Amino acid sequence: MKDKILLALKEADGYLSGEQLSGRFGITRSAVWKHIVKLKEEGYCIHSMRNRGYRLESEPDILNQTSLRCALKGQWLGQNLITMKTVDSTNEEIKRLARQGAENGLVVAAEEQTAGKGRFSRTWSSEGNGGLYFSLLLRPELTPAEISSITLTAGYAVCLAIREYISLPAAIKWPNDVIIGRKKVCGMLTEMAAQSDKIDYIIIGIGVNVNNASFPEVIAKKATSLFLETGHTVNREEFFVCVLRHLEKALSHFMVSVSIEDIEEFKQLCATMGREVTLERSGQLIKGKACDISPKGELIILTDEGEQLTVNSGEVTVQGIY
Ligand code: BT5
Repeated sequence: MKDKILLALKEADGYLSGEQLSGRFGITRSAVWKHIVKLKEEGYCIHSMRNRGYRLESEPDILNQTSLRCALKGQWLGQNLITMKTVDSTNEEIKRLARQGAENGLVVAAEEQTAGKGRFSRTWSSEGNGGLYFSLLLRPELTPAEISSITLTAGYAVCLAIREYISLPAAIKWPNDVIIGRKKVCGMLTEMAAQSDKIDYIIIGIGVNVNNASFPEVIAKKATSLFLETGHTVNREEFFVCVLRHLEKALSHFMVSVSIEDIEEFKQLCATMGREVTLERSGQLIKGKACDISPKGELIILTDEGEQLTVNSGEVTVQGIY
C-alpha cells in the first residue's frame, strides 16, 4: 500500500488530498497518514498542507520496486523485479530463486552486497554507496555452445545505456567490462546451469558504479563511477530503467539470432580492438594485437610470433588500459 501511495504521489501533478488517497485505495485517512509518515522516514520529502493534502517534493536515492515495475510495464525483462536493501550477492539470490522455479526475465537488484563477486572468485566492491548491483535470470531455448557472446551482448547494452543517458563515451573491454577512459565503471559475471545440451538457466550479474564517490584503495586507480566522471549525481532509478530497456532489446535479438545485434557498432565500441594485448593462458603470457572480434564474440589475436589465436574467454590485459 505504501508503494501504491508513493506511486500516486509521483504521478500526481501537485497535491493529492488524504480524502482522494483514502478513496482511491479504500483505506482510512489515518492509514494514509501512517504510510506518509513511513515514506518520510525512508527519506521521501513529502509536503503536507491543510486543505490540500500531500505533495512529493523529492525522493531519496533508493530503488523502488513498484515504480521500477511500473516504468518497465510491457517489458519481459524486469516486469518481475525484486529490490533488496542488502544481500550476499544478487547472483546468489537469483540462483536460489531459479532453483525454486523463478521465470525468465526476473531481475533482482540490491542497494549493497556483502559478498559481491567477480570472476575467478574475485571480489566485487559493493558497499551501499550509490552503486547499482543486479542480476537477470534467463531461460533461453539455446545450447551452452550458443551463448558464448551473451556477456558481450549485455556489456554492449550497458555501454549504449551510459552513452544515451549520460552522454559519456563508455566502451567495452573484452570480455566483461565497461570502461570510461582507462577505468572500469561496470563488470559483468555470467553463470549458467545446464544438463548436457540443455540450458536450465543463465544468470547475468551486472555491477555499475553510479553515484560512488570513492573506492577502496586496492581498486581506486582502476575504478570510476558515473558520478566521478560527470561531477553530478545520477538518478539511479531512471538510469536503471534505461539500462534494462537496452538489455531487453539486445537480449531479445540475441535469443533469436545468437549474435550481437550490430557487430560493426559493437566493434567500434570495443576498446580492446586494434590494441596491443597480453593474454594469460594456463599461466603463460601471450602478447599480440587484438585484430578482430568474430561473429560469436571471440577475440582474434595476432600474436607477436605471427600466429592467429581465437579466444573465447580469459584474462586479457590491454596496453594503456589495464
Ligand atoms: C567482474 O569480474 O568484473 C564481474 C563483476 C560482477 C559484479 C556483479 S554485481 C551484481 C552481481 N552480483 C555479484 O555478486 N556479482 C555481479 P572480474 O572481471 O573478475 O573483475 C573483478 C575485479 O574488478 C576485482 O578483482 C577488482 O580488481 C575490480 N573491482 C572490484 N570491484 C570493483 C568496482 N566496484 N568497480 C571497478 N572495479 C572493481
